[in-house]
Amino acid sequence: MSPDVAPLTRERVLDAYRTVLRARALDDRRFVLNRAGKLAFIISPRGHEVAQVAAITALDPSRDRFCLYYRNFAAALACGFTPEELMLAAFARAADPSSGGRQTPGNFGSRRRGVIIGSSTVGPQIPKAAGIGLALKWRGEGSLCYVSFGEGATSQGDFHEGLNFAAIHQCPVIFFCENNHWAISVPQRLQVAGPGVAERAAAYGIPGVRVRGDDFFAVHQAVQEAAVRARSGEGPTLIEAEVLRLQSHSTDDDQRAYRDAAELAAEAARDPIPRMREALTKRGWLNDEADAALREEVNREVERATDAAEASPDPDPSTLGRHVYADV
Ligand SMILES: Cc1ncc(C[n+]2csc(CCOP(=O)(O)OP(=O)(O)O)c2C)c(N)n1
Repeated sequence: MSPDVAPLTRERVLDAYRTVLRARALDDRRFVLNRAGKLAFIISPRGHEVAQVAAITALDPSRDRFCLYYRNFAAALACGFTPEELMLAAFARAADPSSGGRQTPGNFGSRRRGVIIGSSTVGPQIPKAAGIGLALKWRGEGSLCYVSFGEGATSQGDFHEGLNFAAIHQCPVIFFCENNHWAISVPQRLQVAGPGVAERAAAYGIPGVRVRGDDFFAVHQAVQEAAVRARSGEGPTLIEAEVLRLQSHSTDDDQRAYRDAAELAAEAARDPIPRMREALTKRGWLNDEADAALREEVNREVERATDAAEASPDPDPSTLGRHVYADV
C-alpha cells in the first residue's frame, strides 16, 4: 500500500456515514421545498449517496481536483461544501458559492476545494478532466483528477475523447461512472450494448472495474486502488459503480410514467443507506442509539441551513449580465 493512502478508521467511516445521512436529509427537504413552490428545480442523489461519499473519501480534497456532475450532491458534501452552501444554491441566492445563484443547483464549483464547475450539458466534464489530469501530471505533485458521470454520458463523443486522451497520455484521472441504469427515460440496454460500461476500458488499454455502489467498502477500495495507480504514474482507471435511481430524474420528471411499479418498489427496498448502517453495525462501529443521535444532529443542520439560506438575499438584478458579458 502506498504511504499516500490514509487508513479507513472507524472515525472516518462514521464521518462518511454522517455525510450520507446529511445528503439524504437535505435532499428530502429540497424535495418538499420544491413541491411547496419555493425551489425551482433540483436533481436528487437518492440511491447514489453511499457510492459518491465512498469514492470521495478515498481521495484527498486538499490536493485532488473534482469534476462533478449534476447528481453529485452527496459528493459535493464529501468535498467540503456545507449544508448551508448547498441550500443557498437550491434557493438560487446571491451567496451560493458555485455561481451566485446563476446556475442550476447541481453545478458545483469551488476553487479552494478543487471542484471545477460543470455545465448542465451531459459529458463535457470528461475530456476536461483528461486535460486537467495532463496538467497535474506535468506538475508532478502526485495529485489526480476525479470525474463522475452517468452511464448515459458514455454515449457521448466526449466519453471517447476523454478516455482515449487520458489513456494515451497516462493522465492521473479516475473516471467514475454512476450507473443507475436510466438516462431520464432511456434504459441502459438502449444506451450500452454488452454487459456494461466497465468493459469499454479494454478498448483504451486501461483497467475497467465494476463495483456494487451500495457497498461503501468495495467502492472505497476500488477508488483507492485507482488513486494509487494514478499517483504513481500508471494512468487512468474506469470504475463503474452500479447504483439505483430511487427518485425520478429530476423534480420535473415522474418516473412512474415509464418505469414498472413492481421494479420501483423492489428498488426502494434496496436503499443503500440501511445497507451501510448494517455494515457498520456488524463491525461494531454503530448502534441504534448512535444512529438516532446522528440523524437528530443532521436534522438540526438541515433546519439551520434551510432557515439561513431562505433568509439570504437574491442576486441583485443589476448584476444579471455578470459572468455572461464582460463587465464594463
Ligand atoms: C448533450 C446533452 N444531451 C441531452 C441532455 C439532456 N439530459 C440531461 S440529463 C440526461 C440523462 C443523462 O443520464 P446519465 O448520464 O445516465 O446520468 P443520470 O442522470 O442518470 O445520473 C439527459 C439526456 C443534456 N443535458 N445534454
